[in-house]
Amino acid sequence: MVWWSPLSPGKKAKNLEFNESDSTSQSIYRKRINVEMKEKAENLLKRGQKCILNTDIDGVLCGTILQHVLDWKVVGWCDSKDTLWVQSDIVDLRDVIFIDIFVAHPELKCIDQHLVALNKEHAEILRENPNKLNPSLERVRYASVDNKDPHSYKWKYPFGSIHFILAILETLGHEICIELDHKIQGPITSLDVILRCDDAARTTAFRYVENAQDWWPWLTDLGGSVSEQLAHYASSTDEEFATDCYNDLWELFRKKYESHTKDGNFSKHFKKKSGIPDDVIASYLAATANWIGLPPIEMANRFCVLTGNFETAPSYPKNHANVKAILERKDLFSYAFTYINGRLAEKGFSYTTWPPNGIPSMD
Ligand SMILES: [Mn+2]
Repeated sequence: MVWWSPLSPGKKAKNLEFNESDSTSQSIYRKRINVEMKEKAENLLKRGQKCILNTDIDGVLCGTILQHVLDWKVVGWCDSKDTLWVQSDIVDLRDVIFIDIFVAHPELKCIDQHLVALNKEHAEILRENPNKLNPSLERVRYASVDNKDPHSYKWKYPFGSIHFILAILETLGHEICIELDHKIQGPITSLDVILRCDDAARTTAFRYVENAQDWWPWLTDLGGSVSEQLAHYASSTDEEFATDCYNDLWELFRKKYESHTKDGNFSKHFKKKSGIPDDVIASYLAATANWIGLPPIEMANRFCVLTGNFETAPSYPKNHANVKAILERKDLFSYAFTYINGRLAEKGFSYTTWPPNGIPSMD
């Protein structure tokens, strides 16, 4: 096997023939991407697959929908830092699909939404890998700080994995029977919870309007009526309401489900329980599923707890040679560029290593 070297010319990626910023070629470009992406999606989104989910609200909703629509089995969880919870009957993680977590090993499968490419060549190589499905890769976004470059960080996919997965399921012809207008608290409905994932509502209403307005049509071109409703609702939400939802849901996640982060992550609580899901986690999974009118994720009684090494590095251009060296490490399990501008860029590249080969194993 030729080891995956993300930046080496070993596997030559196809060059993009169209300049996406040119509006006349944009629709041809989109169609071409969509045909290639659909093939990839058909292979990954087969019925009855096993998956490992991110422990935040995005991961939970993705798992609930995939379990219902495609009869997927949730066999584990990942906190996107150093901890994995895996059912003891899973022997090889190459048999599962990671949801809302990017995994580096070329043979590991994932569907996520993070910015993971260092430069254009890297993005194209990753996009050619049939095991990686990620909108920022499909549209070749990478860690450039040049805002004039239409493929730079500023123009990365700005929503959650759930919004992408819903559009992909719709493009594959699956009917998505989820409740969008279920009342949760005050004026907050299930639509607001879905748009809470990765802060999509605030992104659309006022934080990154221009980028959101570029990505919603891409998702609705791909998807069907659910994607249309999400795009329409998000685009008509104002700053005040989006902010109220953000704060109220954060409080609900924190007070009722002991989440330690704004995005409804239950990993800290799960860690305390040493891999044994308790009533708090069960009620979180039950409530979120009930909000969208689906049965909750079926959980094993206990999970094996696996621990890797989580670290951060500066993501700014001056440090890209070091980042490239990390990307070429054989023990790299997962990573993402989380910030590349300002003070936060000091720790803007986060990554997890897992010796010896980047594939966590039970022994
Ligand atoms: Mn997430």
